[in-house]
Amino acid sequence: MKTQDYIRLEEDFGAHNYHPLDVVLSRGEGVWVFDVEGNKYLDCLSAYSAVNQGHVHPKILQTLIEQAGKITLTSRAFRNDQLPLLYRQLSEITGYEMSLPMNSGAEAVETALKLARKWAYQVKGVQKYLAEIIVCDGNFHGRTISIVTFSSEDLYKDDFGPFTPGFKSVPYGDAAAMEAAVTPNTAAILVEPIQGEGGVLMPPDGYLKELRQIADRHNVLLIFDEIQTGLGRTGKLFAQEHEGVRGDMTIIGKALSGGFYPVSAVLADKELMGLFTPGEHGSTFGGNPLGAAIASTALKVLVEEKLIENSAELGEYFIEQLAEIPSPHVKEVRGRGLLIGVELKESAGGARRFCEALQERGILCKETHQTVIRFAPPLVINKETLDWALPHIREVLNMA
Ligand code: IF1
Repeated sequence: MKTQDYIRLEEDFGAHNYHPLDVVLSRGEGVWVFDVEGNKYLDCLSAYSAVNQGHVHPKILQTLIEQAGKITLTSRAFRNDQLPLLYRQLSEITGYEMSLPMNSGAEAVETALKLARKWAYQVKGVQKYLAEIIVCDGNFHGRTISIVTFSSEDLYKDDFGPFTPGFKSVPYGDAAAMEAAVTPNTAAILVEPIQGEGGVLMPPDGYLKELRQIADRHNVLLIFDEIQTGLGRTGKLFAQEHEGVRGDMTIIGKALSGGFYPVSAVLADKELMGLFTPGEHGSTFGGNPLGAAIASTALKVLVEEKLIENSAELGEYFIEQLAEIPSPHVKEVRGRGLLIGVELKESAGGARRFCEALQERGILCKETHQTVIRFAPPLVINKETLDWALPHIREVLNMA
């Protein structure tokens, strides 16, 4: 079958909940992906930062194969020999005392919201059910009804009401607005250290530190959604570390499995995580031995192959080189590590056509919020590959 044949099947039999580029991928290896016609592409999206370790990393693949042949799912009615090892490894690597494993990022966000509300009632003494959680305009935390309740993107929420009460949204980056929104019923602040979907939006320097101080001043939990920015993407294990801040909860997902399997988790210390009692929360696949084994190897790869350091070093280089490209279309180049956004001027006519032109040259990118081209290659990328890509990017950024 050819590209168009696959596209037709998708059109005929699949829900049209995406508008993907017309490229049908069949193989991935490191930073490269290949379509059904044999064309080779540099993946500059990394499945939205889920394949930080590169496509089909051999060590993670080996773990998947070995564990899949042993046992894949026990449910949490019983224990398994992989999850305890992942718990310990997550604590050692992240510094949080405990973790709660889920599957999708949205499920981990929902878990954090539930824990924050429980903490408000049981510890802070907020009257049931008056707990409030404050988020930021331009956020993306997932697609469940409670999460899209606090999205500021109509496309994600318009047709899906009625919505879940107990959420407020304030401008991203505005610490004063955040503090003004806090009330005695505030349980938590939920924020992305860098807004990925929002267009790789960087908050002002010191914003995360100010949020930490506000949370401490008002006895409010600070929750960082690091599902996209975490696990090396911005040149640190967590993006919050760039400001030396530590959330009361940190949410991870995506690259936690290196793109092999949905694995997410909420990280917290015992005083907070200990509020969950048996049977209160969970999921069929959450903490399954296959996902746990895969996540364990994915984390080992991140550390042993120094992918966090590589992200910092090559991210700095990539941003510097992109910023030097003279282009009539570019408004701003921004980002940290290998999470980079090139914002185009309104006059450029939208980022999609530039992504399509990059596709023609063997580079796969995804626009976000119409005017931003996101560059987020796997963290295994090397300078030679970036130097191959840059002339192509330079030409595309200068097309008519
Ligand atoms: C889609 C966006 C990115 C996330 C953060 C939670 C989640 C995500 C910071 C939920 C997921 C994915 C979802 C995917 C596209 C992609 C995305 F464009 F939607 F917003 F990356 F920016 N927090 N982001 O980025 O995790 O439940 O998906 O595992 O839904 O189209 P999930």
